[in-house]
Amino acid sequence: GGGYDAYAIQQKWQQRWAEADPFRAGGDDDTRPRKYVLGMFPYPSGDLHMGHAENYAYVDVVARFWRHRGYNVLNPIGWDSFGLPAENAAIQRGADPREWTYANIEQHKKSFREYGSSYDWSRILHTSDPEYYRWNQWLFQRLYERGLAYRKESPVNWCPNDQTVLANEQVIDGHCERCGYEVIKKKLTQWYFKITDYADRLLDDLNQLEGFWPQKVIRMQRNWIGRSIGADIEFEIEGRDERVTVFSTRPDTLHGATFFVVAPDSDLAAELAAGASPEVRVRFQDYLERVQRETDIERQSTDRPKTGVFLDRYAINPINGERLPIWAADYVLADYGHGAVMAVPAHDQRDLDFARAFDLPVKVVVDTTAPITGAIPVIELDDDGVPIDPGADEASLDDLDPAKTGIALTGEGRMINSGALDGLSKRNAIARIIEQLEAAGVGRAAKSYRLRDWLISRQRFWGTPIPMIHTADGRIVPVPDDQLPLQLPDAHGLDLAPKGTSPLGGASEWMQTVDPETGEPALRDADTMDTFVDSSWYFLRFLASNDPTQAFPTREADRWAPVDSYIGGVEHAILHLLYARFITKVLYDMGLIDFTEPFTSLINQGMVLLGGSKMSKSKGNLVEFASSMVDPGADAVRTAIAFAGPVEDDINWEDVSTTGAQKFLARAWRVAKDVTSDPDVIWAEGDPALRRVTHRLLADAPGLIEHNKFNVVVARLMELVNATRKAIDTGAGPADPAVREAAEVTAMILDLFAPHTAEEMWEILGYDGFVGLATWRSADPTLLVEESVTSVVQIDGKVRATLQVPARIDAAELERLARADERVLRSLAGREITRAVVRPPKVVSFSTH
Ligand code: ANZ
Repeated sequence: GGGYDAYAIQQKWQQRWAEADPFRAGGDDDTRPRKYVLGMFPYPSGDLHMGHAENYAYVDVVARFWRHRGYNVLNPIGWDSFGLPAENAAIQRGADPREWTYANIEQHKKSFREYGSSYDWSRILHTSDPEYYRWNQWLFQRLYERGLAYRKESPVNWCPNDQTVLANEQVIDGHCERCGYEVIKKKLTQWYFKITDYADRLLDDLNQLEGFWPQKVIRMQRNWIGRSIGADIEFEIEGRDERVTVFSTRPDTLHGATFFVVAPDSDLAAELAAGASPEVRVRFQDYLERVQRETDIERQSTDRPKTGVFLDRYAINPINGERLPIWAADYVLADYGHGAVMAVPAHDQRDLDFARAFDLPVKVVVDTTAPITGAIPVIELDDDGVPIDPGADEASLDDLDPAKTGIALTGEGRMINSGALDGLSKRNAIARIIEQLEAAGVGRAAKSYRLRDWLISRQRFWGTPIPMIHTADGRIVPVPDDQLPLQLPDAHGLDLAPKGTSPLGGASEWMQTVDPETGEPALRDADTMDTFVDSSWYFLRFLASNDPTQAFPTREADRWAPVDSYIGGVEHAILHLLYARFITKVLYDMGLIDFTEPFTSLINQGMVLLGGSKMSKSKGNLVEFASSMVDPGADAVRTAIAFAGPVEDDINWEDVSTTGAQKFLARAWRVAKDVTSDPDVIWAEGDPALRRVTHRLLADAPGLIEHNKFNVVVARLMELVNATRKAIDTGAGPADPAVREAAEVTAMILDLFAPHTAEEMWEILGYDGFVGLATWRSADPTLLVEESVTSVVQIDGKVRATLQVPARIDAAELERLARADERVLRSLAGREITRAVVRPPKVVSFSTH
């Protein structure tokens, strides 16, 4: 009697883990090497689903793996518990976001315990606890002291539905990331973190992550920061005292500038228009209103017809004194570079399209038909991979005239019509013109970034209050450190509904404070922080989450950080990771930590799909976590997910077989039940064939896990369980030492995927301690030597050759060896193989007709 009862086993071991707390990270006296394994912490919005199940299954594989490998592992869990989802849900239900949030957290905790995740439960944190967010406020003060937190009025992305400001990153194709509403621009005074000061370091340090982070994430970060190298060039404007600066990546083409363009929504455009005739002013105003309704995406699109308004003003080219008409046009963006460009239509496609639309002159200053000596020719391929004929040899510069062809000359060449620059290559011309501009005091080498400063203030309730005070005489001063945390007021009685001003402003008592310097009445800042502030440093708080005296102890950071393995969804590829990287560098500059990158290696798991789309609450296609914990149970869910495919691939939930996983786990468990030898048998005396399977897995699994090939390890465990079953039933028998050895190794490695079943097996096999803490056995090298077998090669039905090949050879490799064999080649005598049937490892059969 007594079948495999997954749920009973699950409950039994969860109880034991709860009592013994075996996965708590070792303290000061623990001399093992350390690993910090971290899963991106969840939002407590609603219950967990299979997307979470996937993420936290992988986290546990990695954490448990390093424990078996003899490491002192830190694997904590917490909740990213501030933010809009909680607030919106609370508004809909007329509840307090606090009650809603903490009720969800309780549900999550229960689910994680039911999942058997091996967390250090002593380090739990919730970012909405005052004990946590006081350190957000502390961090804000430190940034403020360093000039990295500042206020400015600027056009911000505004979601009219959520009535809140959105960071650029939260605007997806012109729409609100959260609710899908179209985002508009609005001018507001807001708090910013000066992440742009760190742009170069954020970009350059990506090099050290190469090979440890997914290539795709590194590329996305690079593009997001978007560094361009070029020059700032100052232009006089007729009728204006101050010069205007433009950024250009092609200062070499300065002699080819024929007009000047300003962003219609820039202060400069408004000022220039104000100084023009009433007619121009009206036309400009109409145009501006139209532009303000456009998204940045539309403005940057290349296939829309170019639009603009001539402002009847002129800029002066600093290099040759030419008068350049000034236009306002939407293809120039107000918040990139300096919001103004020198237009060089011959060599910039956008400028050329504009010049052709408004009949402006085009002046070629780079002869792209002139060869650059020493330059390596770049061969461009078309969509079919066919080299595009550059045609430069035959074409004369006249044929290529952009004014006629409509195609800007963006390639390499030699400078012409450019005075002292004539004859130079692009690189040399750029260096030379920068020297000239510097000498004349009208320009310098410069870089420009796509990255913007991080807008951190939100007009919402459920977040960290910004710890600043607005004095009656208009100063803005920090809340002194010893008055932190500045706690949120009670939500009851406050109107949380979005209306464009912070709900905290309605907490009249809370808003009243005193100027810490003068004692005069003053007001608090009513805004709260973006929740990305909370998640930018939480990995450090886990190092001593209960420490009331500091954000984190430097000594603990030295011991544990940075995170060795960070695991989470690719949806955080840009924002969260960028902000965490930024804050890490700030903390490094403050001397609080000795590393500059927070996450040494990163795993992005694929998504769990149901019916072809991402499993999510909003799509209503959730497979709920809680219900699956009873049937098929945690172990089957985890094993099925790990087996479903490579970590980074998406998983179709329809294709995931929890029944298959359950059957496999029952088989493994039964193997342990059938073992009849004692734990003190001598391994070496067991069946060598079974021992080879066991030891090959012991040898291969570490590399496979470190390369995130979890599915392969599950497949290999299945192979081992089958081999053991065969040995028990038809081979060496249940008393053979190799059978016990195989069962023990199965339990130890199965612990990564199905920890409850693994613990149960371990107990059945006669052990007292937890298998989760068992050390990895080392593989016996003498058992790793590959067996070899004889393979026959037939040609048209006749055996022509035999080969000695490894027993585990695959079809492709066997066919390759057969085709290359000398005897085979001789028998073929030049005849072509028309068909090959390969059955590894024993037979290859070629036909020649
Ligand atoms: C003259 C020029 C000549 C340019 C030429 C390019 C080619 P990236 O690479 O994206 O950094 N630019 C500068 N500020 C702009 C703004 N606010 N809105 C739209 N365009 C702007 O692009 C830098 C180039 O984009 C700059 O170099 C400028 O045009 C334009 F043959 O200056 B260039």
